Amino acid sequence: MATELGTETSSSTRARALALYRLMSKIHHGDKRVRKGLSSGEIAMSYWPVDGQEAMSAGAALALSDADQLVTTYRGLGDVLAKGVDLPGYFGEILGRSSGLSKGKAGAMGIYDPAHGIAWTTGIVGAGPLIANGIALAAARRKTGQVVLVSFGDGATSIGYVHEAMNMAALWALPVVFFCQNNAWAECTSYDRYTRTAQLSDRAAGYGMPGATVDGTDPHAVYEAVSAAVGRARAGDGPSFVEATAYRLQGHYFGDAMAYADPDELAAKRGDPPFARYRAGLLAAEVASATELDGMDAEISAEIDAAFTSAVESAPPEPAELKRDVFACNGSELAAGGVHANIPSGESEELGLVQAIHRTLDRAMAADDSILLLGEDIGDASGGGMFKVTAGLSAKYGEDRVLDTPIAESSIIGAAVGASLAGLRPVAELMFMDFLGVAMDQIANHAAKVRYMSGGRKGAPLVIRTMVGTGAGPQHSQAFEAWAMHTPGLKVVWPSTAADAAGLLNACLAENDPCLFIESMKLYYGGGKGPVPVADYVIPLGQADVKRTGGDVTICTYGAMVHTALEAAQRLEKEGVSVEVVDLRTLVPLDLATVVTSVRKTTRLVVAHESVGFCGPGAEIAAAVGSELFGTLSTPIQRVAASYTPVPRAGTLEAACRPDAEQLIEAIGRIV
Ligand SMILES: Cc1ncc(C[n+]2csc(CCOP(=O)(O)OP(=O)(O)O)c2C)c(N)n1
Repeated sequence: MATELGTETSSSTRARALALYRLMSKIHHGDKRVRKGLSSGEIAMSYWPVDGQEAMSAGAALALSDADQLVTTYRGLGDVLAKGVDLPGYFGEILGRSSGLSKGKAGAMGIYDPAHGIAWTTGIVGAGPLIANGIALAAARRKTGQVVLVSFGDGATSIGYVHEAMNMAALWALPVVFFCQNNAWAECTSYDRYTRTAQLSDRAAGYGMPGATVDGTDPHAVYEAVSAAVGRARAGDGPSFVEATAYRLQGHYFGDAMAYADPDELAAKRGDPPFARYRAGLLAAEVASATELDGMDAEISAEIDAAFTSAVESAPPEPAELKRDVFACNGSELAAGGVHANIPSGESEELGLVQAIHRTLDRAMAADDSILLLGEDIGDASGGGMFKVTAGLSAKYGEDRVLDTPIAESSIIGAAVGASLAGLRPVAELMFMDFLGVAMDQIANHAAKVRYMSGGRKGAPLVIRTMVGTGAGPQHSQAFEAWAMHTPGLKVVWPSTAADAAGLLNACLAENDPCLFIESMKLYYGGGKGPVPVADYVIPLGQADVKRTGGDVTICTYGAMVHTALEAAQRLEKEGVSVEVVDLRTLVPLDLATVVTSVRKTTRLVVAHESVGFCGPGAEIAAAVGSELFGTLSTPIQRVAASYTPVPRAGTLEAACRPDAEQLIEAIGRIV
C-alpha cells in the first residue's frame, strides 16, 4: 500500500481512511488465519499474535514509501503484511516450507524480503535498532532518500542495545524512525513492573531526538506521528522515537492463556478490539458502506487464504538444504583444498604488522568506495586509533568513511551488519578481543546468520578487526578465536606476518561473508615485521602455509605462536630434530589438508595456540588429524596451549600461562 518515494502518501482523507482499513484488514485476517490453523491442528509452529496491534503496523506502513526499509521482530506479521511482503513466501517461511522466502530456514523470526523493503527481522529482543542504523547509514551515504523504520516492543526498551542505537542514530543524524509498539506487555511482565519511566517516549529527549506517544489503536494517529518522523528523517534532520500504545489481546505466544493479566481488564480490551472499532467508526462517519468494507474484507481474506493454503501444501525443504547457505557458494568449515597461492615475488618493502594493515586498508578504500571503517578513536580527530592502524585515513577519505563511534561495541557491529545488508563493505574495529563478548549477539546471532537466515540470498560482507593483547591482565589479553570458530557462518583469520596480513586482509575485503580478522599486539611490537611485496595481492582464505619444512614432527599453529614455533624448531635443529611448522593462517575455513599432508610425512603432531587449551581449537585439530591418520601417527598428538586460567597481569604469571618455546620443546621431547 505504500506509495512512490517523495509523493503524497494519500490524496484524500477518505482514500487514506480506506487505505488504513485495507491494511488493518490484511493484518487482522492474516493473524486470524494463522491462529485458526494452529487451533485446528492444521499447522504447528511458534507464533506471536498481533491481535490488537493492527493499527500500529498499518499506520506506520502507510507513512513509508515502497523504497523505505523496515526492520522488525518475531511479532512481525502485521509489520510485514502491511509493508507488502510476498504472501506465499511469507507463509511458507513461517511454516518452515521450501517455498518460504528463506526456504524455511529462518521462520517467523527471520523474515527477509528486500524486494518489498523488508530489510531484516530478528528474534533477539532489541537487536533490530542497531542494524537499522547501519541500513540508514548506507542510505545516507548513498543519498537514496530512504528512511528505515525499526519496529520493536516496549519490553525491548529495557535492553542496552536500544539505548546505544538511539544515541548513535542521533549523533549521526541517521534517517531512522524508532517505532515502539507498546502493547502493555514485555512477554508476561506488565509495564509498571519493569520501568519507572512515565512514558517511553520521554527517553527520546535524553538522546537528542523528538519523541511522541500516540494512541496505537487509532491508525490515523499512528500514521500522522510516523509521517512526521519520516519527513524529518528524509529531510536529513535525523531520527525520532514514536511510541504507539495499545493492548495485546492474545498471549505472548499462541497457547499462552495470559493467566498473568487482570481478567476484567483483558475482557474489556477484548470487547473493544481496535479493528472492529475502526470499522464501526468508518461506518458511523459514512466514510464507507458495510458492503464496501465487506467486499474489501472478502477479497483480502481470499488472498490470505490462498497464500496460506499454498504454503501448507508446499513441501518441506530437502535434507540436503541443511548444509547449504552457511557461506557463499555453499562453502563449509573446511577449506576445499587445491593449489596454494604464493606471495608475489618482486619488489618489497619492510613493513610491520600495523603498517601492512594500514597500507591494505588505504589501498582498498581508494579502490572501492563501498568500504568504510567504524571503530572507537579510529579517526584522526581521535588520534587515528589506539595503535595508529587507521592514522591518516579519515583525513584522506573523509569522516563519513572513517567513522569514530561512541564506545558501544554492539552499535559498531550492528551498524556494520546493517550497512553490509544495504550493500556496503564495512570494516569494524573492536579494540581488544576481550570486547568480543560485548558485541557477541551482533556477531553470532546476526552477522554470522545473515546468509543462512536469508536462505542464501544475502551475506553480510563485513570484516571485524580485533586484537589480542598482552601484558594487560585478565580483561585485555584474551584470545577467543574458539568462540568464533564455534559459530557457523563466521570466517576466522589470524596472520603471523605482515606479508600474510596484507594478503589475508585483502581476501577478507573481497569476501561475501563476515570475517573476523585477528591481530596480535605482540606482533605490532615488531614480531610480525618483514618484507611485504609492493604489488597488491590476495592470499585466499583456507590456505595454510608451511613456514618451515622438517621431517620429524609437525607443529601446527597460527598467529604470534608461529614465531614461538619457529624459535623452538631452530633450537631443536641443533639437537638433530627436524621440525615442520604449519601456519594455519585461516582457522575457518580450516586447511586440514595441509596439516594432514605434513603429519603424514612426519607422523608426529604438536598443536599449539596461545588461547586456553581446554576445549580450544587444538582439540578440534587433534581430533580431526587423529581420525584421519590413526594408523599413520607414530605417537600421541600433543597439545600446547594456555593454562585454564585468566591471563594474569603479573609478567611472571602471564609467561607461565602462555605457551612458550620451552613448552613446545618439552612436548616434542615427549614424542621424538
Ligand atoms: C535478548 C532477548 N532476551 C529475551 C528474549 C525472550 N523474549 C522473546 S519475546 C520477549 C518479550 C519482548 O517484549 P517486547 O519487547 O515488549 O515485545 P513484544 O513481544 O511485546 O512484541 C522476550 C523476553 C529474546 N528473544 N531476546
